[in-house]
Amino acid sequence: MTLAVIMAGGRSARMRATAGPAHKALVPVLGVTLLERNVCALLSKGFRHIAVAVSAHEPEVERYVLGRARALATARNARLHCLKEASPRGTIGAVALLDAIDGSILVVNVDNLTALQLGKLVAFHEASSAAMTVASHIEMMRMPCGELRIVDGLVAEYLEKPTKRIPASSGTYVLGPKARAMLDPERRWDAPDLVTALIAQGERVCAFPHDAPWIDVNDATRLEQAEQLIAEHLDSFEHWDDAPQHEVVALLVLSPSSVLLTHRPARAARYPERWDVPGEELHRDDTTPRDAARRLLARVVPGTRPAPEFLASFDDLDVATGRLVRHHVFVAHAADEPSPPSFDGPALWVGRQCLERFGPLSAPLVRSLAWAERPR
Ligand SMILES: Nc1nc2c(ncn2[C@@H]2O[C@H](COP(=O)(O)OP(=O)(O)OP(=O)(O)O)[C@@H](O)[C@H]2O)c(=O)[nH]1
Ligand SMILES: [Mg+2]
Repeated sequence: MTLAVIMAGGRSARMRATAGPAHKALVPVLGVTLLERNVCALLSKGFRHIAVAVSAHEPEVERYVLGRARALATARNARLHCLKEASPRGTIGAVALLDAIDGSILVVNVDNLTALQLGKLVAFHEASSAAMTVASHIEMMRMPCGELRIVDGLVAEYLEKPTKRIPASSGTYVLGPKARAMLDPERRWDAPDLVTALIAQGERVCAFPHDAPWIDVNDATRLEQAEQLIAEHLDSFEHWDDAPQHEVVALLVLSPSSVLLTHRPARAARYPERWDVPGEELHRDDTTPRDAARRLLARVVPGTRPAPEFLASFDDLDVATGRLVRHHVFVAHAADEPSPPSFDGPALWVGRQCLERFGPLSAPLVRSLAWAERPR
């Protein structure tokens, strides 16, 4: 079985300088941290053995790996462990710290988001006789000045700021046994060092060209672009490859200052003992999620106009029950705050400023709020 390693070390200096104190592994993109997005992408694509390489100087990242990330893996019958680096091993050196395993090793970067078919990448590598495979996409780069083509000292062509197609590394690799053996555990290795060392030894390093959406999320500007990319490729980024076990219609009802929440009881079939948005299972006789959302709004806040608007659709793995749930989320705006009917449990209006301190919130509630707050 292929082991997948998520590289989540590094200093995260650019993110910290622009977006706050957290390491980028823990920075949310549309309500889901970069680390969780990478863990879920691997689980969704069938990887069942995952290691996350973290710095010993980032205890919050380690806690998250051993808590939330491991709970997600366990819910999917996968194993996830933490590789702790006492000193930085570079962007690929942590592979040398793994216990001996058979088979190829897939390496992904925690700050990359991509809809790349990772299973196909591994199969491509295994069908080649390469020591290592690097996924590659095209970056279009505009030259900041004119380009000269010079032949025998004469200018043959002069192009005004041309745009170049550059094959770029997608920060996603497959290592075979030879690449792994090259890594000396005593020193730091960045991915280009490994490729250079393999080529110098006469080994083959293959490129895996792809045109899947891809982004490297290093700072606050890239965070905004990542949200945009996800919104443009909702199905690739927010839906798992596996079919969801449940589909629900969820309604985010906002008043000018509050959000309507319902408390899900311990016996609830999903997100027990969490505050959540009102929602209900989508039944076969519901013509569309939109019809179901309209009916739900009429029950929750009768008389609210206009009709609920579609906000997002995403799959969420409920760690409490191990179920994969597809949420079709709609948003409605209420002018005031009428007393809400009880759902499975009590419902109430909660000030948006108090949410963080309010109580355990369901992951879909956090995600829905992030979608609603996204600048459009
Ligand atoms: N395990 C491990 N991962 C690393 C290390 N250095 C960088 N990474 C990871 O490699 C990927 C690429 O890192 P960069 O974006 O180039 O660098 P960074 O240090 O994370 O961020 P900056 O400080 O902003 O440059 C990211 O997923 C990092 O988490 C390291 O020493 N150990
Ligand atoms: Mg990066």
